[in-house]
Amino acid sequence: MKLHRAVFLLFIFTGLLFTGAALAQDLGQKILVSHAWVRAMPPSTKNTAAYMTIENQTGGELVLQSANTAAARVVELHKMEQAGNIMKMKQVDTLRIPAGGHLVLEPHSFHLMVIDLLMPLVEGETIPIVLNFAGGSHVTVNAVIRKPGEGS
Ligand SMILES: [Cu+2]
Repeated sequence: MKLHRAVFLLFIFTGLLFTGAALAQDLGQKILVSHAWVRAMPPSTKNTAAYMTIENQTGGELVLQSANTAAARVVELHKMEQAGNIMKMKQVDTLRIPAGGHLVLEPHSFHLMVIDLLMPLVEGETIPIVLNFAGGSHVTVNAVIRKPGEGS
């Protein structure tokens, strides 16, 4: 009798674990990232920026908490901000995307600051960038290395 109960509880517990994993995977499929690119830089430059459009179809607010890439030591979340007459970039803790909405990361606006490149960026190639969202969803995008204003 006691054994049956233990086995039954184990079944429930295992079921919950699987449900949790499925949920995270499901959310990942409802986070759509498009037009991901990284600004090509001369080899002597150690920092660059990455841009993309993130679409939120998860049904709740989406919070981007951090990002990372094998191509650089650090990735920071940045926005451009008016400071007097000039635009300055500023690090932010999170980027929030409302349910059903999207966020465009583009030059002179929100961007991922890619700091301390570990390899040269070759135009036309891609680097993988991992986006880490609140709740444990991770989305990996391949950002194309290119100069601004080339194609879309
Ligand atoms: Cu920046």
